[in-house]
Amino acid sequence: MTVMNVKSLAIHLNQAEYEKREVTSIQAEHPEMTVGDAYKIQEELVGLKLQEGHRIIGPKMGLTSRAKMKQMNVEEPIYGYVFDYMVVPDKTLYLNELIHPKVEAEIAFILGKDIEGPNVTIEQVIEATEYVAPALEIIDSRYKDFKFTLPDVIADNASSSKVFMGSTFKRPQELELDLVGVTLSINGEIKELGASAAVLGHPAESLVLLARMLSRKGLKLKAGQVILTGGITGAVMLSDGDVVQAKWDGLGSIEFTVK
Ligand code: OOG
Ligand code: MG
Repeated sequence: MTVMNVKSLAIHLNQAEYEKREVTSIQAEHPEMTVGDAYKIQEELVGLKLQEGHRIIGPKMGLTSRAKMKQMNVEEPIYGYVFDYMVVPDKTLYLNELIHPKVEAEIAFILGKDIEGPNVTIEQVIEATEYVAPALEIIDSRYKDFKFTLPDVIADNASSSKVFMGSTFKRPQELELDLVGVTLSINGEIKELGASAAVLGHPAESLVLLARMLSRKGLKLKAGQVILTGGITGAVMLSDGDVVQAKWDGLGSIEFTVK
């Protein structure tokens, strides 16, 4: 894939996000696109957003649980970036700002120290983590019908769209971090449930893997970043009028309404 292709595809995906418009699979047009090409497109897209004045909240991991891999038919964890403009300030999600949003329950890590290198341990991740907090991620793939290949979704910033952060912050040592039970309900009915061990056996393992992936590019996780570790269960499609509530054992709850 040429440098020109990488640049124009990043612009294409960035515009699709801002114009809330579905696009066709890039892989279908460019069968030669590799995972490496896809991360180049993502880097270019991140660069565009930074130029526009947006700020990175943190990188995020995706497809870290069996439930998510199975649902999306993609077999490998990926990363993307969450920006400041994606954090929802109140308790309402506006459908007119989105294409076809889904919600997923996650655990966020807020770092007190940098994490760097290909061989960090879960213990080092926990030691570097100031707080853990609950988060509901809204993913909104720019691809038609939410259908994509592994390179497609990487290029599309791992479907990042919006995030609701919870208000319960705990020190990571205060919880059995791999045994946090989660329920995700819509209009009072539980749609998905699980335990945090669904994320690579332990959600801190998600940061171990992320640090390894970033280290291949000479990058690291930085103090102050808020990092989503990946959906614990499958994601749920949202419709107008939905009242969404998720509860985490020991980490409180998040509720919002879809309008
Ligand atoms: C890709 C994004 C995955 C997660 O937590 O697994 C993700 C997608 O499913 O569209 O954010
Ligand atoms: Mg996610």
